[in-house]
Amino acid sequence: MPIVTPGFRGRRRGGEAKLPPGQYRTDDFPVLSAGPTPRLSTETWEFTITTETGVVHEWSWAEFLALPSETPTVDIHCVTKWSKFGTNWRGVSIDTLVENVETAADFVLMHSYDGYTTNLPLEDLLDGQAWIAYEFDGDDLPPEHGGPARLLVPHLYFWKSAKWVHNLELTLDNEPGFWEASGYHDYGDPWREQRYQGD
Ligand SMILES: Nc1nc2c(c(=O)[nH]1)N[C@H]1C(S)=C(S)[C@@H](COP(=O)(O)O)O[C@H]1N2
Ligand SMILES: [Mo]
Repeated sequence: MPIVTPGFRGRRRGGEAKLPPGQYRTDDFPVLSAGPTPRLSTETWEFTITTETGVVHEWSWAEFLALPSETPTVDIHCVTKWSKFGTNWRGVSIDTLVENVETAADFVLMHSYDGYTTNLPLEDLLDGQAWIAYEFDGDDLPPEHGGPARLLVPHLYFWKSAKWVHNLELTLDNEPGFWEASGYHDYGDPWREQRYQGD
């Protein structure tokens, strides 16, 4: 008999999409931002990865677009309880971006152009689990949804999917991001309903 933990009851991997506990399904794509939408020019846009030893890896928009991309179709789950099934993206996997990055870090603090931050374990961004996405449904990612490019890490609540990404900071210690510092769960697994600290 396989052991099934309560939080994972009913989860179907690779099969038909299912709602995590406490979520409802919507076909809308709500916009949730802590502040105004920054208008970013791809002329000056850059994405950087900084390591714990201070090494900086940098991509211009042209360099970023030249990287191999993938087209994940994923379900997304917002802590405000909407879930959206089968969303279509194009992006560069974090695996590709860290290919030549040497690090001993276990954590990441994502920094966005609007000042937003969110923290994640590095391992949650690897092995095909996360992308820097720049297209949605075959079109450029709209500014309100994080364009030019956003993090997409669909297995965690959507606040972890930072919009308008600028810098991926590799850190030895786990440093809380914007929502994590004000009461949201540090990890945010929708299947274990980790909405707030203590969940
Ligand atoms: N830079 C930035 N990223 C952000 C946010 C934000 O305010 N700023 N809001 C987060 C929250 S709380 C959610 S639910 C999702 C919403 O993404 P959407 O507006 O594309 O639906 O973006 C996340 N990423
Ligand atoms: Mo959110």
